[in-house]
Amino acid sequence: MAVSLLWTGLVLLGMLQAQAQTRLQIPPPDLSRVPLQANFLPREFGGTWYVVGLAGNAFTKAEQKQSKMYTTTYKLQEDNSYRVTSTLVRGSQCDKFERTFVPNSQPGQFTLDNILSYGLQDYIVRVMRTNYDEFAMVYFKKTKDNNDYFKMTLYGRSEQLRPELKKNFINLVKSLGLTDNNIIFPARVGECIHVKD
Ligand code: DBS
Ligand code: DBH
Repeated sequence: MAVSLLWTGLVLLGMLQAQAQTRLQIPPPDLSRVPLQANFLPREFGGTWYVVGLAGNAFTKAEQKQSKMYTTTYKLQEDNSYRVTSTLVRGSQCDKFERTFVPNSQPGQFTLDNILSYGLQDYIVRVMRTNYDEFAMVYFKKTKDNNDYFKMTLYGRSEQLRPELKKNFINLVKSLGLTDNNIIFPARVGECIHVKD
């Protein structure tokens, strides 16, 4: 009896672990393969962006149904870091999530201030492409509990972007190792999206 319980427990543990591992089968690309926007202009990048597209090794198409569009606002500070505020819908509320991105090694690249307070071992942000007044494609990587997560956002100054930009985003995402199954285009919603910071 005790032995079979032990076996059941071990099998369940093994299944859980297999599940955790398959969720993150795709490793982050080498940073040298992640494009960087040339001549990055911090002031021009500031302001509010709609998250029009989202892709990552922890995201699947199946989540598209529950996924709602949100905004992220970048406020340039005196010390050249950004105060970054995301406003997301949660139930009947608008949740605000704030953090600070600190310039790191080259213009257009940032790390998260005080990563330890988020339980993270590493965090990097890189603006891959932007024309500042229409779209941006941004790369994020985080290490948590020794797992490497990466994601990319397609930001828009408006809620809708030209189909061509979505195609470019899909191509970029795929060039960094992800598949169609890792890409989400969040649904436009009325809630929270026009809240001023
Ligand atoms: O801030 C991030 C950077 C991030 O949230 C992820 C990756 C890089 C990510 O994969 N997040 C998912 C898993 O924690 C999520 O569901 O938000
Ligand atoms: O838009 C984002 O960058 C974002 C939103 C919610 C983010 O990086 C995050 C949570 O970690």
